[in-house]
Amino acid sequence: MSLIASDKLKVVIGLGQTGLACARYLAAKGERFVVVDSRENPPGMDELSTELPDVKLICGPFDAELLSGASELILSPGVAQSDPAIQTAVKAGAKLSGDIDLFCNEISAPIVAITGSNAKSTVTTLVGEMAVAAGLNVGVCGNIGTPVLEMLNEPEKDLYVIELSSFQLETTNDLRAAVATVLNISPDHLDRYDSMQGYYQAKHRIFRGAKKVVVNRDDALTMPLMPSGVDQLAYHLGKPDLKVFGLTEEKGETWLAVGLDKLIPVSELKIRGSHNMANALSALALGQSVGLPMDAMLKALKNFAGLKHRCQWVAEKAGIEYYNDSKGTNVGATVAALNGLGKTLSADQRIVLIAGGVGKGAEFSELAEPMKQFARALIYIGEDGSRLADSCENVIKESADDMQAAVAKAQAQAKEGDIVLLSPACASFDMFSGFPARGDAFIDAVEAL
Ligand code: UMA
Ligand code: ADP
Repeated sequence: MSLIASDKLKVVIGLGQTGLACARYLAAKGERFVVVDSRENPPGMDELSTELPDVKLICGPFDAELLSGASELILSPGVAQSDPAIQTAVKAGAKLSGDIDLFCNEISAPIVAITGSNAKSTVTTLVGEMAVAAGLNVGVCGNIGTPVLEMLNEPEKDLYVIELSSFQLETTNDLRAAVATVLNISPDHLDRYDSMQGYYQAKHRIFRGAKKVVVNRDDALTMPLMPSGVDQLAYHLGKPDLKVFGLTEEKGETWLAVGLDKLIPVSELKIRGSHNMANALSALALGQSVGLPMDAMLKALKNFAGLKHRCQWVAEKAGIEYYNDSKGTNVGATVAALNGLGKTLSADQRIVLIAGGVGKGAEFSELAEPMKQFARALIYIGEDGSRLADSCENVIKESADDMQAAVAKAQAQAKEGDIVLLSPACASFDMFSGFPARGDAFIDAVEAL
């Protein structure tokens, strides 16, 4: 007689937000499981011991023997599969899974699945607002902040809009989204992946079982290798072909358009910059794929002012504009911010960039061109700041020890009409608790000037 898998032990690996949601879910189902975390004091510890006092928590380095005795390892996104104890357990027959697959098995409502190196949270939020404008009861969740399993605490929604990171996708086998998209791909998380190939492959798992896909024609890496028969909608920043979303010029005005239909003039939107037009077009294509009415989508788009810490306008002081793009945590995002804001400046106006932090194994060479084109000075901070500075030529370079000093030095370098931009191209953990704290420190320093 074979053992029934559900009688065997499951192990939840990681006790952050995801691990805690997984523990609550398994406990509600009456499953037998333990929780492990390599940290001595994982963030979910107090909640676990209060809510589920019978669940065993083991902290410290992962124990290969314990993991090898399990039928299933439910991995948190912050834990890499390459961990030796996890690898030993997989060889011993343990199945790897994650919270996304658990969630998908519980619901039947359609899923809009969104990944990409950048713009995930912006597009996820926008599609969510479009669905609300269409009168749907929508759950916006995933990497954006609410673990998907927490959605099960409420009655099933009409639609789920899920932001997925490459980390979450690594353990996602069976998403079966109503529509899935990879918004863009540029290098990120190269401290976790051996190569861009590994990162790309993780992202493309989002297309597994998808009924429709949305592709970005301006980025070949977003196009799935799919069997024919799966509906594809496309967008790009050029003139749209039939059924394609794009940009049309008429009487000196640029419009978002689909095929021959003009949808809304860009001047009526609150979000700015060509990268945000790509974001708007992708949201429209995703919304259309799940049947959202165009008038509701355009209403939501018109009202959407963008998210905090993403090219967020902070203040104008002495003729200098200050922008907070603290969520620019990889080179692709900072290149987009430099190009997007740089193109709005006249020839004598320049950008003073504040950048640096934890580079996550990235190369910074792609910053060189937009810096040459648009920047006056670089104020560099953090662990990889000087390595970042080495990639930028023909600009003034100064280092700063903290955000207040960086903003003061940026102000001193900037001339009237310039932009001071915080877009670090790096993670923040060497100096801050996260990108929101870094952005808030920038805003505080600007306000104190
Ligand atoms: N960690 C350990 N040991 C462990 C488990 C985790 O050291 O045993 C570390 C990880 O390496 C990581 C940190 O703890 O540095 C947090 O990891 P976690 O898996 O516990 O994270 P959660 O609290 O569950 O939050 C996760 C996502 N975090 C990560 O992927 C790192 C959150 O995305 C997401 O909002 C949440 O699930 C709900 O779905 C955050 C993120 O930074 C915003 N995402 C990355 C990004 O956007 O670039 C991928
Ligand atoms: P994510 O959730 O993928 O990190 P966000 O919407 O939070 O995406 O934006 C992250 C960063 O990417 C911000 O710095 C933002 O200005 C930048 N960004 C937004 N849209 C794009 C785009 N289409 N291409 C490149 N960078 C972008």
